[in-house]
Amino acid sequence: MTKIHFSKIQTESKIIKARELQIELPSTPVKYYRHGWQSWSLAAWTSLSPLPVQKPAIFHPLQVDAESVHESRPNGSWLGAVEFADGNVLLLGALATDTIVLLEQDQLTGRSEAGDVEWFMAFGREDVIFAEYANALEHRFGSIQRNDTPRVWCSWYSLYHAIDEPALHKIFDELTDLPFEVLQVDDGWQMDIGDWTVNEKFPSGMADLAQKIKSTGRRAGLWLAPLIATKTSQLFHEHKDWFLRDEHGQLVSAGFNWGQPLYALDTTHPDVTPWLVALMKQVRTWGFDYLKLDFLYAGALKGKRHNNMPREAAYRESLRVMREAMGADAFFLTCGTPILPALGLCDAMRIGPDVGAHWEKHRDSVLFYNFTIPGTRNAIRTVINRLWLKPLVRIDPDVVYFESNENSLTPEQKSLLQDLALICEFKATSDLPQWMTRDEYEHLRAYLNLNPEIKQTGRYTFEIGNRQVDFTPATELPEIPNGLVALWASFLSWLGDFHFVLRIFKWLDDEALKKRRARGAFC
Ligand code: 9PG
Repeated sequence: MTKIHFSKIQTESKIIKARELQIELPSTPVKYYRHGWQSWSLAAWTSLSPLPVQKPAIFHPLQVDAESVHESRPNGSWLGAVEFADGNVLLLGALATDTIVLLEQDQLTGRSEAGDVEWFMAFGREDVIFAEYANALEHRFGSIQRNDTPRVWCSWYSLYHAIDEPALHKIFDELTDLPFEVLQVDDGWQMDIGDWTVNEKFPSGMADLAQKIKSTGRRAGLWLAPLIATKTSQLFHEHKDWFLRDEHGQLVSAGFNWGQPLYALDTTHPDVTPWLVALMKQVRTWGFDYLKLDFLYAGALKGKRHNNMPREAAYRESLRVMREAMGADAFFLTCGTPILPALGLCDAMRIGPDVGAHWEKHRDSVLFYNFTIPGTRNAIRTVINRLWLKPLVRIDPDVVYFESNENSLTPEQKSLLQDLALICEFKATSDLPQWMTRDEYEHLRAYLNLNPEIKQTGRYTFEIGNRQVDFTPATELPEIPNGLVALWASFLSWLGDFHFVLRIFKWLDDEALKKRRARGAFC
């Protein structure tokens, strides 16, 4: 254990090599910066008191780092920071994967699962020291050329998985008038999770779909989740030995979605790498050159790998392999990704949870203390706390909305989300032309062409053009539930851990989606 005196970093930043490192703080801080593990995990400045463990537990593998979710001391992945009463901040951040930072009494501690690693330490103004950390990360992990950021239409947040060939063709034709560079097909085209072949809803096949997009003068984008599979997939049937297991030989859970438990590929298995390479080449051959690879955290879950290496290092290696296979000319967006291990290997990274056509849900935020679940407030909260990543990679805050037909966000909430995407310089939407009024459509067009001057004036305040924008209200966390409310929350989340309950919710969602699709005049 290496101990560092605060006085050593008070005047200038330091880099020190250690497996475990401790900085003695000069006084008790007032706030802690928690940096969640992957795209969807919470990043926020919080009080020092323990936060409730977010619920339901069945989602832990896909929402947080399941290895540290029960740690009650303030903690986060790779980095942590404390704010003192005078506003100064002390940052401790690893320049390596497989590391965590936590606050133990008045000591900020860094730990590595991968032997000695370099640690960056700095004290002073928050914006200055985070920029220095980003700079140090760039030297270790690399960064990407970011002279352009495509404007994207993505199918997820309007039709969800209820996409098919006629519907997408109709939308692509109607969008020709708007300045998008990419039309991206999301979840809903594949045979199964694990079987990345076309399903019956796309009778002309994937190459035809890519061709249709390219014929409108845009780049063709495609979603896939190459590192997970469900038991129903052919991949699972044929290659059970490719999946990650624990030390008892049990399959490691990668969470639950699509009404089914998810499992993770062991990317160090010698047969998995060629399979991933072939998959990337296949989608490129179809004609897609904007790839949104999702649920990537599965490659970094704890387990007994074929090649015994630290879990995040294994994940980074699998990204390197996929990046190389798709080619440097493909645009690679990572989603549901552990943040640090993906730096330097992808063109863009989702840095927050999914948005939604609603602000937040009482059950999820107040009862379950879950800020990972799709919802616009959750997305804004984490993204605004991860803007320091911008010099390293294009940061994707998820889509923005303009239409009000199928959306319960207030105009102010929509505008906050739009402003956040301007700050990120990443513009995407899923809005359907036929759901927008003439005004909303023109608003979207003007927005896509907008390039305002932006100045950050405080942690959560900005000057955008000549407007002052304050994100503070979106960042606050609700009171911790206690008494009867806490009891009710525990009961509900206990229910939420049963597969059949989650399947009932999925059935209800699917029914609602059918009606939504019908209102989109696709039937
Ligand atoms: C497709 C979607 C979209 C979306 C992705 C990802 O916490 N969760 O349970 C959770 C589930 C799904 C999810 C995010 C979080 O969405 O972020 O853009 O591509 O998959 O299924």
